[in-house]
Amino acid sequence: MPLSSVFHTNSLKQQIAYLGDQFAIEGDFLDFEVLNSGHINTTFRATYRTADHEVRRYIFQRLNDVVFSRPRDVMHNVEKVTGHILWKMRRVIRPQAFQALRLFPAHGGRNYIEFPGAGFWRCYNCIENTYSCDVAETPRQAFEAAHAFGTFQSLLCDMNPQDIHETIPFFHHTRKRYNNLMEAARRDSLGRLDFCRQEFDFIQKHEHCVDAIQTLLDQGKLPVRIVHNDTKINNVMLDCDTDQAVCVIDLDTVMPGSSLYDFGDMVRTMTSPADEDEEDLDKTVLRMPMFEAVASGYLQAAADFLTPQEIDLLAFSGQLITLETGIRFLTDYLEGDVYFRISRPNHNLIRSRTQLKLVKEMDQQMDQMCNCVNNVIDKIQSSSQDNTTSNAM
Ligand code: ADP
Ligand code: GN1
Ligand code: MG
Repeated sequence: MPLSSVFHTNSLKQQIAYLGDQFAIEGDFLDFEVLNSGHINTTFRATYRTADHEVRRYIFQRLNDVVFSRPRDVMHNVEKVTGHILWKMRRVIRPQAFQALRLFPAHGGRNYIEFPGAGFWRCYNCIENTYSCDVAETPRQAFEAAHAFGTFQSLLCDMNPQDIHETIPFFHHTRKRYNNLMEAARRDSLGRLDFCRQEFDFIQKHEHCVDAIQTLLDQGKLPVRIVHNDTKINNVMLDCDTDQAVCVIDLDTVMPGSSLYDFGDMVRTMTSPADEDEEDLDKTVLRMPMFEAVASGYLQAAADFLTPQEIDLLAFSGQLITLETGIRFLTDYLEGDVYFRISRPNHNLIRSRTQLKLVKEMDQQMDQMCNCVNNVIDKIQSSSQDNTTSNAM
């Protein structure tokens, strides 16, 4: 029987059970839940019971092959990255609370299974006793998540960039993102431009920002590193009891890029108290205590390896990546919602508006953000000097 037919004829529960049978996992299938917090992949959590009555859960995920046109390259990257992190955690860094994400082998020996007509699927260990959140409610959550992404960058800093494929070329090339928006607006194939003139004009007024990081990367003045590239707060799992960060997930966009892309996306997703799709724009504001928590968490893990140029641009990167994400949402709105999953009409327009509101907030608070980064760096440097002095005595 062709595998794809199983997907077309059975109930979802039967399909998930069938899917689980393709992976080297233990136990009998009991049930599943849909996990909806991401915009890209299709994710299920499935529960199994082993022969000795233990309950085990696994994550089954269908890779979005519209977004990732080379799924085998994505899986190659995920295998390299999870393997390297596991090694480094066990033999080098030994971080206390961290858990590693692992892929389970599938029928045929690969770490994914391909169903013609029904896509590429993989199975991960479920990071237990953890949660992910879409909005940071406490500075501790923001600190922990930012610290985890900084640690993640340091875990990857000794990987060979040649081992990693570029799965989405020019992912954070803000100028290209901007040009794509201009092109979508020129075509205006669905006649939506009239509904987003204000947003479109706001973006055009910020055109002067879009080249800043890319130009320095092109000139070799900023280092290219292997980074996560999608550091929204719901891509880190936090411990249910302690809020400690336990595992960074969603590794599909790990590629060579800039540390600033990662920091910028943390600022974008951790500083506002409102959801990314909040319609009341008064609720989207920049909370400086959250910004401080993000800067402290990230820099406590990353200050040792960042260059002075990277540190100087941290605050600005928050604004740039927020603007870029606003540009991407608006482009998708104009193009008919073909990229980000939506669940209501105008969803991408609404998402774009929150991003642009946050950009506006950062226009007003950029000086405080820069001062905050400098203060955090000063604190870290003086506490490391204190440690050096007390060790020498
Ligand atoms: P997307 O690419 O669509 O954002 P993610 O890989 O981020 O997909 O997964 C979506 C959500 O599923 C996450 O926000 C998280 O809540 C949950 N999730 C994903 N992987 C795991 C895992 N290994 N353990 C526990 N929860 C997970
Ligand atoms: C997508 O996959 P998810 O939901 O973590 C997107 C990010 C955007 C984000 C906006 C591969 O992230 O780049 O910043 O939505 N991922 C991809 O919320 O495009
Ligand atoms: Mg995600």
